[in-house]
Amino acid sequence: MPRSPITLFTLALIGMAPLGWSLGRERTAPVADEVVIKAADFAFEVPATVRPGRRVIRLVNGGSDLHHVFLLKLAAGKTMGDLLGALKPNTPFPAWAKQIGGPNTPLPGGESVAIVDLAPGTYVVMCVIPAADGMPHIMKGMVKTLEVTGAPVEAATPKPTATAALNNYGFDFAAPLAAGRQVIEFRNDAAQPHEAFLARLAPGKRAADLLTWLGKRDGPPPAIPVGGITGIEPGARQSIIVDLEPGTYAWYCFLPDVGDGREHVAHGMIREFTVPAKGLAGPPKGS
Ligand SMILES: [Cu+2]
Repeated sequence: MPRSPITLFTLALIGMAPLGWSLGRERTAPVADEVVIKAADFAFEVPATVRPGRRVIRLVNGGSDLHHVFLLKLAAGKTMGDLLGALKPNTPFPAWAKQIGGPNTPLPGGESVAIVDLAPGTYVVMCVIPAADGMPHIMKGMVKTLEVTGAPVEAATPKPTATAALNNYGFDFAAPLAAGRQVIEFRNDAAQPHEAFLARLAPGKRAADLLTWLGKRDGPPPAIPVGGITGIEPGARQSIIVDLEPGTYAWYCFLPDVGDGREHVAHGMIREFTVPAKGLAGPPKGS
């Protein structure tokens, strides 16, 4: 198995309602021609076929565990069976399976949205988040083939309101993020895949607190997942649509490094940021 992008995130995130702060269950308003993928414990419901184009993919997590959509595009002639046969512990994906991203993890009961360029072909939709027993969800049945075929969809997708580059090892934003509905476009400038996992931090918590918590799981988690994108290949672009409430957040990349196999967060690919309340963005220039 490839290491999970969120290897250690498991059941402890489930009982967080008593935290008493916003659970961030964003449900961004639907746009035209969405592709809806439903996740349950432990299965995906995907459309029989999807038309190609720049498609809005909405993950609806109806389960009680954490799930994401991790898309792989298979080379011509390869099948899901080939992929399952090729996956080995702590081994990269085969070269004929390309990481195409998809909506990253919302809270159980929540949704997340990514805008994905889908070229015609055969894809695999999978969830590699580990369950309480440590077994990745893909091994519990969360893997499906998705056929992208037919006439391209020409519907316009939302234009980015913010852009960021993924590199070794950081998230470079062109400008600070504001509250409200944002369309954030990521571009992978590195020579290896990266993801952008977004979490909202509990009051007073710092980005690194989540990593510490993941190592011990003592007490309530200091952050909750609110989407993002799963792994994309070098040179690829992908956007998310997210409603940002004021608060403190962080981006994380948990993908394993092509060099040493450690998660990219261990290389410093973690970035905390604050979304100010509207109207509190700071003094005007020149004041
Ligand atoms: Cu899952």
